Amino acid sequence: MQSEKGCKIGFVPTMGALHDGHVSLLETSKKQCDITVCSVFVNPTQFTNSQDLASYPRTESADLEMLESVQCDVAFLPNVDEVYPMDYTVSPVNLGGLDNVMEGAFRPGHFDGVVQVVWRFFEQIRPDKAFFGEKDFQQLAIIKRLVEEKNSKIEIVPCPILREKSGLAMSSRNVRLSDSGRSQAAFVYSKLLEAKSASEKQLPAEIVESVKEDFALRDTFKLEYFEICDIQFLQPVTTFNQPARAFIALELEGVRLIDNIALNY
Ligand code: PAJ
Repeated sequence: MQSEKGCKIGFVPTMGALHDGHVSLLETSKKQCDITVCSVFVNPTQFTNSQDLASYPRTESADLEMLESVQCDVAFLPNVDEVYPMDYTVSPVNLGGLDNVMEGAFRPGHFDGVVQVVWRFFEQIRPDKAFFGEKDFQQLAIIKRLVEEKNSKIEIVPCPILREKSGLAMSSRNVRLSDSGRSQAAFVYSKLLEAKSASEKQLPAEIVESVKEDFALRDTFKLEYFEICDIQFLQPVTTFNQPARAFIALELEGVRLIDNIALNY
């Protein structure tokens, strides 16, 4: 698809099981662009666990209804062969170590798959702008780096995290939680909020220790990481002299949840 002069194409890549978080990205694109394209594709190359790929929710007809109701102009639901033809190769991209920390450390190869599919879609759709949620803050940082490395003119637009009333960050995976799991999951955001207010008076290491202790006391949660990092290189910080965010990943009822929050900016 080629953008005509004055006609801006906005692109929202998703893996489907669409929820209001996705809709907020679509609405931002609709405000800023003339044509909005949404892809729905459960990308096998970014899953590091075959069970997670198999159990990823697939709700194609509900997704199409949702896209129609928000008047998304183009729904792109390719199959695996279309996205990855036999002769398709990708040249490696230097992600400057952004892919080695947090999600990258716990899911080795995950971001190679994300970069591969997002760049493939950028080539096919040729958007002027692409919209990514801060829910996946590390992914957003990596995609920004990708367009820089490729000297691409695509503008990457960050969009804020949408939450359920309880504070739980909306996610396609939330449907796999039981009712009790969903209410327990609200604890995650309450800890992020506590970390935010603690950042006014405590050092990052003290906050990290106390949050980790709180999770250790609750055996329903399997904490993978809780880190306070700068927002440029995503490296752990020792002071709050630069903008920092708290990042968390954990498992609850076998469902992997991630979240993050801006602390001091
Ligand atoms: P998916 O998890 O479906 O998310 C698609 C987009 O929606 C991402 O940019 C994500 O950050 C955003 N999003 C998800 N939940 C959100 C929330 N609660 N608030 C705001 N935005 C939210 O991320 C992916 O798919 C894939 O990795 C993809 C980029 C499509 C590549 O396969």
